[in-house]
Amino acid sequence: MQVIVATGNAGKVREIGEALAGLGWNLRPLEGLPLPEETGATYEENAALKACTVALMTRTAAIADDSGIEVEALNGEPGVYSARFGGRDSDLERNIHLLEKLRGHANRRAKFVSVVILAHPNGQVETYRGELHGTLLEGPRGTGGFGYDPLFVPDGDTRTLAEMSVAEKQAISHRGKALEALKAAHQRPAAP
Ligand code: ITT
Repeated sequence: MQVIVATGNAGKVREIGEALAGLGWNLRPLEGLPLPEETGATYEENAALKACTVALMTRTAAIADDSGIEVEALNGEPGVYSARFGGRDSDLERNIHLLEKLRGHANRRAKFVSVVILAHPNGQVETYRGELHGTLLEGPRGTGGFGYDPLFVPDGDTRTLAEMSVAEKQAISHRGKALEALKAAHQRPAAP
């Protein structure tokens, strides 16, 4: 099956590509196609907007992820607005903004949420969701991953997501779980 990976985020392209490698799908990049404005109030709405628009425009199946980080001390912010947090333009500036907002807060708990949608050209839509709970540091560590990864230590580990390989992050992450569920739904049963 040919599937367009409907994201402009290189980190997501890497993680989606690695997670779905075993399915034998022909994963294709967006190649300059514009993504719609994310006007939804939920991850599900925004992921559907991205995947369905691309599937309709190209008459090809399309996969999209909408995700974010929800910080307890900030009442769940930035959530669906994580990519534009504080109007900041880069991952580095958004991380600095988050650290400033959290200064003086003892509660550093947060969770990542990912909703992955596979939209088919016939209008069928498949939705998968994953979450990852953890703690935010007071300064960045690590150079891997993207977004808020250098600040986030998942429960059960002492490293940030940016100190892990793609495969290690994938095994525990919000997006890894959503993609694993998608993969399980599409894997052919082993021959008897
Ligand atoms: P596309 O819409 O083109 O897919 P985007 O980066 O704008 O790319 P979102 O609107 O879903 O994607 O925004 C999600 C933001 O949440 C992302 O830019 C990061 O700042 C953050 N985020 C999501 N998943 C993350 C992860 O696994 N690690 C670190 N930060 C993440």
